[in-house]
Amino acid sequence: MVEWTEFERATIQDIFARMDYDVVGPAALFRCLVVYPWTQRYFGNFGNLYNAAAIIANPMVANHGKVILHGMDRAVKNMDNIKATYAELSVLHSEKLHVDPDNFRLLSDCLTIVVAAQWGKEFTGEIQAAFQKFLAVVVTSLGKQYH
Ligand code: ZNH
Repeated sequence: MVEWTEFERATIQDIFARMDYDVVGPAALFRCLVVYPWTQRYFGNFGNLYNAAAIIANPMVANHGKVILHGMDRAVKNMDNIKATYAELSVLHSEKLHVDPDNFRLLSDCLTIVVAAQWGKEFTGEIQAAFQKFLAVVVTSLGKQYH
């Protein structure tokens, strides 16, 4: 089981409490699709992803960014049990969606960049360290059911 310090717990709660899911979720997914274009292959049914402008204007992408953040919210609410919390979602991504688990990390790096840009100078090294530790647990847990 992952151990969390009081600072880490408070920081993760604070980051998500201050986050506007409807802005940050889409922004993180847009970035992921633009910076790592091979991630677009999973969204073939989302219509036009022809260039960055099309991706940013695509309402299905925006909506899915929110879905992903709400999915992460489950980990925030279950910090002591992230692996079990994501067991089903991990099976879904592995067996049904066939998403390469490396992509979870790419998405979480994009999320870190979006949050850092919003927080500006307040996003200190200690805060980044707590956030990255949390995201690393999310990423490993989502990858747990891959064989
Ligand atoms: Zn994912 C889906 C979460 C990442 C791809 N996702 C999904 C969902 C959720 C999630 C919650 C819904 C489910 C149901 O419906 O049941 N994801 C998530 C998270 C994360 C993710 C938390 C973090 C990291 N994903 C991801 C990535 C990708 C993906 C990275 C790629 C690249 N997902 C996906 C898809 C889907 C999902 C494809 C399906 C969509 C539709 O709608 O179709």
